[in-house]
Order: sequence, then structure tokens, then C-alpha cells
Amino acid sequence: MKTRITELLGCEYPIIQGGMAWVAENNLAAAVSNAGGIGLIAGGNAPIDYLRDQIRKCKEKTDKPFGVNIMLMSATADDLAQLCIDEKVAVVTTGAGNPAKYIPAWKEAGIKVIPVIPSVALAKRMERAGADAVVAEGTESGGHIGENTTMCLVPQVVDALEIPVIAAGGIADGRGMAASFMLGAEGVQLGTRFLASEECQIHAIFKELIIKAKDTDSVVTGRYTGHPCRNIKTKFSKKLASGEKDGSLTPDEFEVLTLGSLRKAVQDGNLDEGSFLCGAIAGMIEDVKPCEAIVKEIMEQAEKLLNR
Ligand code: TUI
Repeated sequence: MKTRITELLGCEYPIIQGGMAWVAENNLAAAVSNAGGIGLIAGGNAPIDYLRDQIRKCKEKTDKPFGVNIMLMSATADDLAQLCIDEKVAVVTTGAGNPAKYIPAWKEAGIKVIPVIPSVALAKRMERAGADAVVAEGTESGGHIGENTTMCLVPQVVDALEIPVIAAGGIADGRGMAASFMLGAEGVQLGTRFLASEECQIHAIFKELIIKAKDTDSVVTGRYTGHPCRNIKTKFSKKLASGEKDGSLTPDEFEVLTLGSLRKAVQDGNLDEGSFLCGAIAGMIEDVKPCEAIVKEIMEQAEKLLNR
């Protein structure tokens, strides 16, 4: 399947792995890129030495293009942005902010720049700032989210821009990919589906939560802090949600409780204190598979549906 995204990124399939903080490391990124998609390593809040090491390990595991996600709220974002240039990373995606100040230097270095955006206004700003494509991310996504749904957001972003659009949020199989293409997207970004992959290094308890999740098992917490986050329902996320609703947790107390909670979920599988970020599509995911099988199945199903 050729689209402007496969042309732009030099990959076989227009499937991009989400840049999930603490999750998206070199083994997962290399596996997705080796499967013909685009794997990403998440910068998150990591120090520069960690990300350099991850990029170099990924280069040893694949000769295919892969990328880095820069989380713009991170204190290390400036350093990580420069590191992508120094390490000649093929693609950079960004999240949780406006990357405009970095775009000229990335473009100068030949890096393909793909901001993740939750609204048409931001998408237009990114196109004007020189982005090569955008990821239009609906509120079905895991982690830090905007308000609009994938179904509503994607066609509006497609209509507003000339550059290609990648759909994200609630996509985990070929039906979701085909639907995204009917909305005008030329690629898809998947996070939650790759959480339940063999190469993903998250704690076994995290994978089990995804496999066992039902349609109603995700919850958005933290709207009142200005950083709404979608998680799997656990004792901890339910405590946060009820504390937010009934006022028994102040926004400051909420921030203290959630500080470091993503690491506790990903590395420790800590159900009492961990934030298990994941998308609303988790209920549809029933097995842990190699990334290659995930990509192949999605492509076969999407191509069949789109060729009907
Ligand atoms: O970034 C994500 N998802 C994330 S980042 C993350 S780590 C984190 N930890 C604590 C607080 C916040 C994040 C977990 N999940 N997705 C892409 C995304 N970007 N969603 C929403 C946005 C976004 C929001 C505001 C993009 C641009 C933006 O711009 C505001 C501005 O500066 O104009």
C-alpha cells in the first residue's frame, strides 16, 4: 500500500507505532520498523544519555527507518531535540505541546517532522511551521488527550491541510485502518495494539490488564489539572477519578499522587500506585503477538476492506 506517508518515510506500510513514554524503547521500535511500519522511541522525561543509548541500540537492530517522539512538556526536550539531529534520526513526532521552535533545525537536518495534534487549529499551525505530516489524535487514545474524537477530528484536519494526515485513537485492526482511510487519512498510528506485542517490554501485569479489558474499562483522569490522561480502570485510577469528582483530592494532591506513576505501571506492574495509560480500544485486544504478525494482519484486513 503506497500513500504519501510511505513515500515520505520510506517504509513499506503506513503504520506508525505510538511514542508512548516509558514504553516505546528500542526493542519495540526496531520490531515495528522491521515489520515494515515505523517504530518510535519515546524521549518522555528521559535524560539525553538514555535516549542516545536507545537510538544506538535500535540502529543495531534494524536498518529500516525509525523515529523518536519528543514529549514537549519534558524538561529535557531541548536536549533531546538536538540529539535527534546529532544522531540523524529519520523521523521525529512530538506530543503535549507546540514544537514550532524546533522545526527549522530538524528540517535543515533532513528529519521528517510529524507533530501529534488534537485540534484543527494546531494542525494548521504545524503545517504553516513546516511539518511534513501530522498525526490527528482523537480522545480515544491512551495517555494525554484532547477532546475531539478520531471520527470527528480526522476528516476536519484532512480538509484543513495539504500535508498528509495520520489517524490515531481507537485503531487496533484493519477495520480501524480502513475506516481511517475512508476519512482521508493516509496512515495510522497505533499505541495500545503494540502494548500487547511480544516485543513490548512492559510488565506482564500491564499486558494482562489490556487483554482482560472490556469496552468500558478505560477512564480519563486529570481533566481538572489541565492534563487529561486516559488509563485502564484500576483501584488507583478509580481513586483518582473519584477524588477529582467529589473534590476530596485537590489538583496539587492529584499531581503528587501521579508523579512517577507511569514508571510504576510500566516497570513494576504496581496496581496500587501505577498509571496504566492505554486507549479506549483495549477492550478489543485479546492476545499478545509479535509486531510482525500485528502489522501483517492489519494490512491484510485493511487492504481487503478497502478493495471491496
Ligand atoms: O502527548 C501525547 N500523549 C501523551 S504524552 C504523555 S506523558 C505526560 N505526562 C504528564 C503530563 C502530560 C503528558 C502521555 N501521553 N499525545 C499527543 C498529544 N499532544 N495529545 C495532545 C497533545 C497536544 C496538546 C497541546 C499537542 C499540542 C498542544 O499544544 C498546546 C499549545 O502549546 O498550543
